Amino acid sequence: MVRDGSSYGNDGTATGVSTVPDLDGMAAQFSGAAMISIPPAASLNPPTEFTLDAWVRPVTLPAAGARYGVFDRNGQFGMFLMDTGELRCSATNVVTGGSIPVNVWTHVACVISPTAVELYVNGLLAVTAARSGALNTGNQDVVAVGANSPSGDSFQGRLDRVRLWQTAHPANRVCTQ
Ligand SMILES: [Ca+2]
Repeated sequence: MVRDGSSYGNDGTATGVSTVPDLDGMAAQFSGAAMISIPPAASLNPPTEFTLDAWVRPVTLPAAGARYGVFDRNGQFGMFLMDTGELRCSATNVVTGGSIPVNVWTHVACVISPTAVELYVNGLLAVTAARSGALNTGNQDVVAVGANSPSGDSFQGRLDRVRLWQTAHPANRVCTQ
């Protein structure tokens, strides 16, 4: 059991995940076919806008043509690390950019406002794009941390403080703390 640190009770079930002392106390270490699965819930179903942020520390980049899931609600929104070392935010549109090093903690965020999709690395805006439409809602696949939903694309390395907010944070709130 992986406990949701918020008040929403979106606890998950972990496979291939251990806890290690790192960053702020403990971090989650993903290896092999790893995944944290969370049942779909209204509080993980942002209807109009959201912010997704996490600390990531991959041990490798994905193999050519592959990707690692950081947080994914299938068909609705997702955050992925690509084989190029770039971050990808997908929601109303797909935005890719920034540069994520291996074996270093990096803060990453996807901010989807009513008008824009923004991708931040270490609190700095890396890419922005005009938002292309409405968010999908209501998919009933599991919500994945450290993998693709419903399966595959397991993250290899460490994740910490993976958070979904049902508001689009302004730039001065996408911080590295
Ligand atoms: Ca997916």
